[in-house]
Amino acid sequence: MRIHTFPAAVCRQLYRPSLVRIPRPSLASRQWPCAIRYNSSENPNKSTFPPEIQLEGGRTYKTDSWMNTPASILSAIPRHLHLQPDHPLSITRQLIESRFPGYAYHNEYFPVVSVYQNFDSLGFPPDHVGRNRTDTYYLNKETVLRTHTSAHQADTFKKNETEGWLISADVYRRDAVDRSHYPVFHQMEGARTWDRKSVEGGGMTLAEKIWADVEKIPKHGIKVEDPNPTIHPERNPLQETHSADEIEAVAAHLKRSLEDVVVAIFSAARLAAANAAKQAGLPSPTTEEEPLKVRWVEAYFPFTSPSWELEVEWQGDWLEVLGSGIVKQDLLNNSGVPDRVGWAFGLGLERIAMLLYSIPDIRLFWSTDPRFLTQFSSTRPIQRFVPFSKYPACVKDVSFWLPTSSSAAGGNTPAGPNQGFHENDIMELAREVCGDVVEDVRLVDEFVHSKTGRKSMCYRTNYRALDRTLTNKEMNEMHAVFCKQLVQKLGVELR
Ligand code: FA5
Ligand code: MG
Repeated sequence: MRIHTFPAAVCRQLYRPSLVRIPRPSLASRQWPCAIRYNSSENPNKSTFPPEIQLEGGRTYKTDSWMNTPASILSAIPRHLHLQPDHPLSITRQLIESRFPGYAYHNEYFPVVSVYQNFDSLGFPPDHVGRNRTDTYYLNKETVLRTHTSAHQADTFKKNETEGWLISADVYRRDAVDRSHYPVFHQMEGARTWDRKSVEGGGMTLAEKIWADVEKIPKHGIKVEDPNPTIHPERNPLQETHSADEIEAVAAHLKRSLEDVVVAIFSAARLAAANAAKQAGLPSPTTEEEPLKVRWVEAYFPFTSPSWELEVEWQGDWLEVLGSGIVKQDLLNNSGVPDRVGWAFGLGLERIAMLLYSIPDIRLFWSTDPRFLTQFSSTRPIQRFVPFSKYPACVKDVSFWLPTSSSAAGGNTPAGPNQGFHENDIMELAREVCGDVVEDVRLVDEFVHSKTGRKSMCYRTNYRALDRTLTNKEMNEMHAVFCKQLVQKLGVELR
């Protein structure tokens, strides 16, 4: 976990840990996938990465000292799970899209974007932690795998084709390994803007026009907690060029639109639960169930203000499902649409799909096992996922001394190519060596030697396959390779 030196508001941003841990997808290939070709076997820097890589569609990228994207991550690019017919992510995407009639849907944006698109166009400061190589997959100094679908906001606003649009895509983040995080997941970005010019001379204010649009959103009967004012001068400020009146209207449109999505998802999920109970000859669970609990909380993003996150109560805890806010006017101005004002959101498709189908582990989305895939169909009503038995876990620890020059915090190192030890490096190595049999990796002990000042850390890896029982022998062998790689690649000394 990183240590921030940013002001409190900035700390409540994009990379804040999730409230509810959600599980990871399957990076089955430990080899460079066949879709990726090296254009040269020369490797003057003796780096483990080739000097040039070729991705889907023949796109070629030169790598440099910033390159940190392993083959297993690149192998996820051609999967397009959000477009795979009858895949739960694809069905979830379509269900959400159906709640936004008239919006344009962009589902094929390529995941390799410029640092400018992913960060600068959105107003991320140059020293933002998200830019670090410990957090983001780089191909070279100027090129990354998008960390969020917001990377396409500016370009989509620039196109200015429709008032509303949705973008669904795969996103990539170097992150913790546990049941709530996977290095590749899917987001849906949405935006709706109004043209100030469209009300000129029409006898209606922009706020009135937006309120009329709010009325068109289907009404719901659920109680939504929303205790904070729309605008707060310190915590959630109004932008200079906006009036409070119009932002109240835009915020209402944003919140009502997204509440409508959540209600649609939960209604489908409840129906699925009731059907599952009926099939099992049990009474319907829906009557005893607590009413759906939803709340808006204040948030911070560099590209929206004010900003909010939507949380849903799920299995006794609050689950963050999306971030959103009023689009920064600078972003719209720079995109050539200075007369527009509006909202944007970004939601995690896996999170919504897990709620919808009761899918217990994020790694499952990447499964090609027919026992998983045949449970979903876009032509059948939503049915609860029936797990194919839970296989036993195999737990292994590794203790080591850190190289003397590094700190385990890592978070405040500048976003340069040569950074010290960072916990995400361990996470990635575990995924690289062991793939999807890693359920989670956790720090269980750390201390500093009183005489030498050296730091010792102990990480516990929980191995569990989704489709079979792992043998102790194979896990001992795999864990030994993992330990060896820790020494070779991170320079630690095993204890
Ligand atoms: C963002 O990525 C912003 N781009 C969202 C946004 C868009 C804000 C437009 C304002 C306007 P965040 O990092 O919180 O924010 O991620 C958004 C959502 O993605 C989360 O609410 C969660 O549902 C999902 N998400 C984030 N990290 C993970 C993960 N590791 N695994 C699964 N889902 C995740
Ligand atoms: Mg968030």
